[in-house]
Amino acid sequence: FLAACGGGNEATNSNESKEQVGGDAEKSAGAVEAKIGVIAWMTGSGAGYGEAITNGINLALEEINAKGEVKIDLVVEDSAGKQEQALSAAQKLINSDNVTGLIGPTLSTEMNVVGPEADLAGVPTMGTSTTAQGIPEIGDYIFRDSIPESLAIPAAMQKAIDKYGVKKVAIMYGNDDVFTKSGFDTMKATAEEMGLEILTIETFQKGQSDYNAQLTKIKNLNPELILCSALYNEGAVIMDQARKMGLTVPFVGGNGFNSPEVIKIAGDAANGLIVATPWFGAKEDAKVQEFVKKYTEKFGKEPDQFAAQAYDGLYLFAEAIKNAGEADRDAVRDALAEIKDFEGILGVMSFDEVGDIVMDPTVLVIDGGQFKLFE
Ligand code: 1QQ
Repeated sequence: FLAACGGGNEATNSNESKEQVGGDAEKSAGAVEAKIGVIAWMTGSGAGYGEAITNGINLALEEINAKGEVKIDLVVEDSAGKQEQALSAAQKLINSDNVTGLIGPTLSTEMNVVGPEADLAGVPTMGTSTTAQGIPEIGDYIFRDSIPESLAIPAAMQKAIDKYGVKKVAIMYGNDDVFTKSGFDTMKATAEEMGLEILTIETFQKGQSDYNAQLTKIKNLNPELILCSALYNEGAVIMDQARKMGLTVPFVGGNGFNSPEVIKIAGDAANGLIVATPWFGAKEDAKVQEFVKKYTEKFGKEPDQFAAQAYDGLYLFAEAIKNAGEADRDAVRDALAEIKDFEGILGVMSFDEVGDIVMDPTVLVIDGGQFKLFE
């Protein structure tokens, strides 16, 4: 750790000398070069997450390399949402490609196996979508710029309960995924803290297509709100089937629902879904609006939370590499940990002592087939 701190100091010095001397042959030759590995869920039922993530990263890459202070070379691997595939991708990126740092993987389930491997190898790793409890705590090299379920879900629940005067809830969650289980833990604890009556707790698994048994039971108990911890594919099908059987009450979901894919799959059945997110594309902020414009022009669709978090994730790496003045893994880790008040499109960002970024969530509702501010 001491040696790593030394690296940070050296970096500061070299930055100063760059500004003062300017004519140094090596420095004027340009940028600090670094290779960053990306592990994203790009094929299968969660491919919409990986598409947004890699789009966000590619846009940031173009801008960063054009600025010329840092030159990043990306190596992108598909995890297909699977632990084993995410782990072998990480091993390849760490050991063969010799990356300075990693972005991803997409799922907390995947990060639970990739994180310890990357931490042991001393590779700084940025989760841009991993929101389960305990992710940055995996180790000193593990960071994230997404908000945990423990922050997002209580914010969404509080607003829903205030607005609708809810007393009775039903909970549904995927019991085979680290993120959906973590979201459930928060939903249950928050409901208990808020003094809500939990009428039933129902479970499902990834890839399930028929939720009628769970939804029929829930409907007969007459909840005023359904708390649902799901990834977008299962979550959207659940909402569709719920509406078809006449269950019209609002839903509160976690980060997995924060994708336009929910609306694409469920259509009008997605109306009434309440979520919390650090990203809101209609924010009156020049940086946010420029990103939305550029992204929409480049990819033909608007960015979502996952694109925004990934975009800021690569910028955070670029900032750390620039500050470190070199692509050394330890130096970049320390420079990441030291980032303070970095102005991203998610807001002003700093890491806390475990490597989590503290951000205020905004609560949104799907209304008329669109995410809108929930007021
Ligand atoms: C996690 C998540 C998912 C919604 C990412 C796609 O938050 O696995 O932590």
